[in-house]
Amino acid sequence: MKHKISNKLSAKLAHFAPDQVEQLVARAKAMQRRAKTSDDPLDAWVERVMRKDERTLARSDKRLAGLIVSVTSQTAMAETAEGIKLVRRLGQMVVVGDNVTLAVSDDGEASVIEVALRRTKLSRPDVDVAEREQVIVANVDIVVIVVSVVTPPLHPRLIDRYLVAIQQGGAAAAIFVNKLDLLEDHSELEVLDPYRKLGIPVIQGSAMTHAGGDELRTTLSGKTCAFVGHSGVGKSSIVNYLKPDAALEVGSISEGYGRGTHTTTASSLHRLSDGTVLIDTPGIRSFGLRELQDSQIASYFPEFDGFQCRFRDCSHTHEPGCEVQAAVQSGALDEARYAAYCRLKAELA
Ligand SMILES: Nc1nc2c(ncn2[C@@H]2O[C@H](COP(=O)(O)OP(=O)(O)OP(=O)(O)O)[C@@H](O)[C@H]2O)c(=O)[nH]1
Ligand SMILES: [Mg+2]
Ligand SMILES: [Zn+2]
Repeated sequence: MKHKISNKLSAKLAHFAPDQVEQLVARAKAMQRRAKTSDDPLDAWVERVMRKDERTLARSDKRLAGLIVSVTSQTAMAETAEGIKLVRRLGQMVVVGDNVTLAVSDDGEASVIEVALRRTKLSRPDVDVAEREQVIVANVDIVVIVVSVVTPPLHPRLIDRYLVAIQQGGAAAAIFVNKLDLLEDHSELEVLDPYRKLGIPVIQGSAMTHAGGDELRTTLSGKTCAFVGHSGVGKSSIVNYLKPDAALEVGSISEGYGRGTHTTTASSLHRLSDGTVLIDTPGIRSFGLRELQDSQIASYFPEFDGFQCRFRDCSHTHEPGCEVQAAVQSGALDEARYAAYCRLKAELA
């Protein structure tokens, strides 16, 4: 009995999410065990499982539109005209916010057969296979980058990375600075001025005292919004504040390090009565960037637009006659944002 699928079959399954391949293989192994008699290679059993799925779909003639509202490694939930349904994903990779078509069999089992083109998305490289895209959320209007002060301390450099990915994915950005109740000296918040200058809404508040709540509500009103950021900054607390019956689990902060404890493990979608949609996401450790070309990095720093450097293809790092560097020197451009630009350049070099 073989326990692994061949490289050839793996390649064929390349468009499946890694956990879905695992699921497929687990089902194939179970089927193989039940059959007892056979010592066919595992490949054949996996193909059998896939053919079975296809037959199930062909038999189920009912189609239903759905919106994915939560995803765990094994299952997904979709909101449909017939209520919330547990759905099988088959070969489809789905994330919260995806608009899907479901095939519903006679016994009521729903399977995703099509994922609509995503209007916007937020992606990063897959943690295991960097070339593979991990979409975090789909079809959001605004990604709210949540940062906190004190515990965990403010990390403005994560904001720069998110802003690149948000621009790549086509959504708008906003920043929510949480836990303001813990901050005595507000001068450290000056590091957020460059983002305000870019026209990004920067809202300061507290999920605990509800400070900044009205401003946040106004900014998000009627839109589909995803909350992203490090663990422990208070993403779930903010969603709970805006929609108390979301009743999301809220974590603790580890004592020594002031870091979050990765409480939220799956994204989830919540509706407010005014049409606003809130998506809570799990906290991240770091945020990688994908499909970033050296020559494009400057285009994700809109404040560099309009400077006329001596060389048209100026990289703004060492060239003579570089107006961007001159503007950093004179204080017209923010030094920390420029340093973030140089770091991204260096990462690709
Ligand atoms: N003092 C203070 N504590 C807060 C505030 N908002 C959240 N917290 C606390 O911060 C901790 C983490 O909050 P969560 O909402 O679980 O954070 P999260 O960003 O969802 O974390 P993950 O799910 O791990 O990514 C909890 O102990 C909250 O009570 C706030 O505005 N002020
Ligand atoms: Mg959370
Ligand atoms: Zn330049």
